[in-house]
Parts: sequence; C-alpha cells; structure tokens
Amino acid sequence: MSGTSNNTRLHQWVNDWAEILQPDSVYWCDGSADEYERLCQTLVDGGTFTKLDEAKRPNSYWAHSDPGDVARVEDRTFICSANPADAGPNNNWRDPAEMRVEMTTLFTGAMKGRTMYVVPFSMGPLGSPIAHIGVQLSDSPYVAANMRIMTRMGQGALDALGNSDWVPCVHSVGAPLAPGDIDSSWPCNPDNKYIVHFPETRDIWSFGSGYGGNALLGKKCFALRIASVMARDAGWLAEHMLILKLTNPAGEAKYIAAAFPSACGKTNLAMLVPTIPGWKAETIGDDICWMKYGADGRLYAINPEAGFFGVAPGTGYDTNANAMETLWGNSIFTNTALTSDGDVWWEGMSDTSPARATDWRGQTWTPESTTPAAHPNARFTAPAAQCPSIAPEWEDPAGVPISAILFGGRRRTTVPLVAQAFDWEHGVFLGSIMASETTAAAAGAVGQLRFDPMAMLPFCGYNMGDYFAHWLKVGASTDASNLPKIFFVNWFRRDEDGRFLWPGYGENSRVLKWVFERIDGSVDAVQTPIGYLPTAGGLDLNGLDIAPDDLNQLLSVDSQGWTAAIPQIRGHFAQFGAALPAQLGTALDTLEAGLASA
Ligand code: TSX
Ligand code: MN
Repeated sequence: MSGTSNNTRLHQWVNDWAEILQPDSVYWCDGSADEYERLCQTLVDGGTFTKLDEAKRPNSYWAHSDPGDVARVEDRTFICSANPADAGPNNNWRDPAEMRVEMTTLFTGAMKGRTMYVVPFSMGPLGSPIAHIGVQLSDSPYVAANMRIMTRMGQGALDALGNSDWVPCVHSVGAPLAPGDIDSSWPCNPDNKYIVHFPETRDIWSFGSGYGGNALLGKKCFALRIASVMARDAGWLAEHMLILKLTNPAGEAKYIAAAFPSACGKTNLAMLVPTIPGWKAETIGDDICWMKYGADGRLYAINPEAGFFGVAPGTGYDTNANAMETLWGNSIFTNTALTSDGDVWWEGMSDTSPARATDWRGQTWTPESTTPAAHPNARFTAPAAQCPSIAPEWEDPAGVPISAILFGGRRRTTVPLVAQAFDWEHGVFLGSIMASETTAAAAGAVGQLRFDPMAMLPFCGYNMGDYFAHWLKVGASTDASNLPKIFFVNWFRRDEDGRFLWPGYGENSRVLKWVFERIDGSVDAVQTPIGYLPTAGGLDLNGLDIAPDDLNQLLSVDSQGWTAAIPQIRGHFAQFGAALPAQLGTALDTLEAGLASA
C-alpha cells in the first residue's frame, strides 16, 4: 500500500527514508476505525497491549513500558540550530550537520524486521488556517495507535496537505530485529535515546524511545518546540497552555488560556467544575495552545491536539470527574496498574485500592506492596471528543478569541492567589519569572526556586531570551485593547505547618470569576508593586469556609519574600545575556523600587 497522495515530494521522502531505515514493509495509515482495530490487534498479538474487559471499558487497552523508558528525556533532547546562540541556555545544542551524520548511522537498518508506519497528521482541525500538517515515520504500532487518538491522523491529513509542506518527523524505537529474533513487548533502546529538533529545516528525528513526548512527535516536539520557532518567524504563539471557556450566569462566555509547569494540574483546571452557582466551565484543550491574530486584531486560539495524554495518578472523581468520564472507553492506558477483573487502576483513582493487581512493571501488586501500582508518570490516551465538558466549538477552525492568559506555578510562599499584570509588557515580565519550588521528591535543596518561564523551559525550541522578545513583539503588533489581559495565579500557598491555604480545584472558579470581571472592568482592584490584587470583598467567597487570616495571607503582598527573590531573578535573567529584552530588566528594577518604597 502506498498512500493516496499526489505529493511527489512526500513519496520521495518516504522512499529515501525506507532505504536508510530498511523496514520489512511500509504501511501508510489512513486513520480509519478498521485500521485502528488492526493496529490494536497487532499490539495484542505482540504482547504490548492487553485488552481491557469489553463490558467495563470498551475498546480500551493497557500497556506497560520498559522500565528504562517511562518519561521525556530532557538531557537527551537537542536543538540543532546552525548557531548555538539560537538554541540558548535553555536547550542542549548540537551542530546540525554532525548530528545528522551521527543519527544517520543509528537510523541505518534501524527498522529491520519491522513495519514502517507512515503517519500523516494534522495538528489542529483539518483545514484550519491555524493548523499545520506533519508526517511521522515510525516503526512502532503503539505510536501509530496513539497518534490516531492524539491528532487528526490519516487520509484527511493527506488531503489537507495536498502539495504543500509538512513537518517531517522520523522516529524509530532503535531496536531492529534479526531473522528469528523474538520481539520485546516494549521495544526501545533505553541507553541510547535522541530527541532531536532541527529548527531551521523544521524537522524532527527521534531514536530509542517509544514513550510519550519522545515518540508521539506531534505533541512536544512539533506542537511546541518546532511550532515555537515557526511562531517566532510568523508572528504567532505556540504555548504550553490549556484553553477553557468560562460562561457567567448571564450567558456571556470568555476564553482563557493558562500556562502551568508539569504536575501543577493543567488538565484539572481545563476540566474544572465550578462551585459557584450559575457559572459554567468548558474545555477546549488541556496542554497546548496555538494563537494567531484574526482580522479583528484579536488572538484566536486552537487546541492543536485531538486527545488527552494525561497523567493518570491523582486523577479521580474527586479531583477531575470530567477526565474520569472521558476515559469510559476507546482509551489506552500506559504504565497504570491492571486489575484482576480486566480494568485499570492507579493511585488517587479511588479511595479503595484493588485487593490484587498487576503493577506497571507487570508484577503482582497488593495494598501491602511498598512500591506504587502505577508509575507516577503513567498516562491515559483518550479522545477529547469524549470529554463531557468539551466545548461545542473546540474544533472550530477559526479558533476561539482569548480574553485572558494565566501564568501559574507551585509556590508555598510569596506568590498570592491571584494578581493581574498592569499591561502586556508587565504580564510578559511575570511570565518570564515564573517558578515552581522543588519538592523533597527531587534531588537538591527543598523549596529552591526553579524558574520555568511561561512553563516553556523544556519546550521552547529556541533561545528563551529571544522568546521573551517575541512575546513583547506580538503584544506590540495590535491595539492594546485587543490583547488578552494577563494574570498570575497560585493554588499552592501553605501556612507554616504545611497546610494548603486555598482549597483549589472547583473553588478556583472564584478566581476565574474575578478574572472574568476584571476583563469586563466590573470589579475593582488594588494596585500594588507586583500587580493588581483583589480588594477585600472583591473575590466571591459565598459559601466558602475560609479563615480571614488565611485569606489575608493569600491576598496580600509579601514584600519581604518578593524582595528576597530579586537576586535570584537577576541571576535567572543574567543567563540570557544580550538576548534578554531591556524591558524585562527595567520591569525588575521597577518591581525592586516599588517593593522598597511600599
Ligand atoms: O490540579 C490541582 N488544582 C487545580 C484544579 C483545578 N491540584 C493538583 C496538583 C497536582 C496535579 C491542586 N492541588 C490544586 C488545584 O487547585 N490545589 C492543590 C493543593 C490542595 C490539595 C489538597 C487539598 C487542598 C489543596 N485538600 C483539601 O483542602 C481538603
Ligand atoms: Mn504538558
């Protein structure tokens, strides 16, 4: 089979790679349900997939990976720009020509004994002016199956491509088979992974891993690292943000995008159920947001993905009921536990754990076990269309107009529950100094600030100093009244005893309401050196039992804490050298002076 496309360059590219990779066969994915069923059967036959009980979770599968292939590998992720300065201090740089030579050696014969899947996909609704097409070559049927959920994959993408350009993505698990070899249930090359991006030619080469963002190249590699470069060059934004639709009791809707680092609950916020009467939240996307200017000068956003690749542990009916309902069927579970009755389980899914299960390593697990049943980075892959809170317009090719952008991190001290930036430039400053505190789980000092600007540190495909400049330029290219208002939020403040001061989850709707009303100009705020804060009584706290002292801590400026952070921010900025826009240094000086005179 050779794929129904008249794009001669595409056929040439596939043939050239087939010669290098030397697969036993080449298969062009059409994206049909039939084909998906065959891919899944191939994975069941090969031992990668275990089919879940059809009555409990229809058309769903469990997989567990090699223990050496469980997460993104940032130290093996490279940006190969011609000039090292274009990769910046935020990326691992390698010379593109040298990298191509090194990897061509690895790729030569890498698919022996395997099928090469040609996976055409659209990031974004088919034919949307904000969408872009990629084609991934992969020797992993697991990748092909996941790509069908996560992207618009198959013939539709080929049709949308026509004769134009695509982002070429080459992926091999790096485990060729000799005749007679018995394949592993999770083929990979754990000690020799390469996740490589060539920003100038906009292509992606990935070797050795079959997991998540390392292997599903449409997501982090394309939709963030390569797309951020495309966006820089064409005046748009490719961001690590959820998108939600918020509707007030009068039926007026606004769209909000929000950037949080990993493990801060983006998916939970995207699917939040408001606790305040009459307010409604709906989901557009949970991880990636592409924004381009519309003819009216406003930023319009699409979710470039078609599915959720979410962290399973911690997801339950109490924390994210909409995610739980999304997973009713047609889903893939990777590195969760498998229960003895043919379903899946993970820590935080329910209060009662199964009496007996197969853990993510494939070993017997009981509640007495000292290791978790699910890997902490266990994932579900599920169609976004199955989410009960998905907004009807989530696939609108025109995108949705963004009214607010939230930046947030995990901060036990200093950062208030919510603050509004004075303007776009100040908002970019607040985004550029985003940080999350290290926990006891990670090596190094606890509570140390780790900067993760705009939650893009692992995902910006170029120099982050230039990225800040790009944000400023985007803001300067329309009338200020058209720009989204920028806010900073922090659900993670604690008291001296480690108790969370804010209940979070559905109660965050109170903060979203304040954001909504600030955009409308219908609620006052207090001007402080760090931004506009809610007035006493500005936040709707009806029906919420919160101590006045807790509230005071959540909504006041900790001048001492902010002042103490200034030298760390200076150090953070210093690494970008001349690439750091002068406006950010000025904003920091203004903040310092404001704190000193407050
Ligand atoms: O996702 C989270 N959100 C956003 C929800 C829409 N999490 C989980 C983060 C890890 C993925 C949160 N954790 C949030 C939050 O708002 N807040 C917290 C901290 C917290 C944890 C437990 C409680 C309260 C706050 N429990 C009680 O108050 C009983
Ligand atoms: Mn993410």
